[in-house]
Amino acid sequence: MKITALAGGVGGAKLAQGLAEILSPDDLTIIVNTGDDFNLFGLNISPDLDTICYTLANKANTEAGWGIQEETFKILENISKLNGPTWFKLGDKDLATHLVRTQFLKEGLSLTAITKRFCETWNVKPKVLPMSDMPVRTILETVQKGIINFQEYFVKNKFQLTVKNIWFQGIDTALPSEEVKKAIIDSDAIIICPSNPFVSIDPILSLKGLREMITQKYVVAVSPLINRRALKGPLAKMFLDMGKKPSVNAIINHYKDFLNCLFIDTSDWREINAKVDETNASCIILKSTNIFLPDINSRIRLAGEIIEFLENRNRK
Ligand code: FO1
Repeated sequence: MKITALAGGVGGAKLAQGLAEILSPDDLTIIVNTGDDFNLFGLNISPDLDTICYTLANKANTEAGWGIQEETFKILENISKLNGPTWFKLGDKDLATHLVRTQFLKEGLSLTAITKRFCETWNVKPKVLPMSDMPVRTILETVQKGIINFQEYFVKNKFQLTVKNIWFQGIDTALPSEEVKKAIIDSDAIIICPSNPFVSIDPILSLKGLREMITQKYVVAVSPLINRRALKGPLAKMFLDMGKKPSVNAIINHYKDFLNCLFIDTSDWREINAKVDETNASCIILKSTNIFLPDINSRIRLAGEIIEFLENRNRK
């Protein structure tokens, strides 16, 4: 069964790892958000691509969820002595990724081609694709600091600012790459990983023609909430900033124009029994399971449950 997964950073990487463990490499493509990308020290930094690749290469710093394990920060220490910016913690090994990516981009390679080279070096077998080879940047308008980029919101201000608006700079001209379009067309099903719908999945879905392509496929999503809270990251706060309650119903609402099945956590099952708006949920299959993914076994288990659901559906 050919699967194309849409993923952002840390949360998406966990399910992507489980899928990579149970599917053969030729049957898994991961389309990754590039809206978090930004420039620092003149370097092109792609945090979600790196998080997905480091995780699939089993070289990720599993406590932080980003960066490389057994990392050192000698260069950052010297940046600090020079009073340079240290709010975005760039490790010595991680810096090599940004330096080489920046150099290859300057030499005219696409982000897709560069990611393919990195995956070959890191022995990452599934196909990892940036959503586009054209720049898209998630920008947020905040009450306290006005318009800032995603990393200034997420890291520099620890997502404590109040979000008034989110948009994706460059989305009007950015196109999904040919590789992304082919992966979706060739897939038997699409899996939306438990990433932040607003800032990790929406940039992908907002690419010209992408949503229409997804709608032609059977789409399964995994809720990014557990017991109505986001495990880490800004999702629950973003909901509240936008006057919405973080809930399964809100997730269903967000994806309802193409979603076929939503895996939710058992802790959220009571909400479904109680007050999910039937019109929303009526045509969406809801599956209740443990979607907490702290380790490789839980990730393999959930990935297995999703693939088994999809295979049983095909048998009917
Ligand atoms: N996140 C942080 O909260 N603090 C950091 O200092 C930080 C550094 C960093 C360096 C490289 C990288 O690829 C990711 C990094 N992240 C850091 C995570 C990053 O901001 C997020 O993973 C994504 O942008 C959101 O998914």
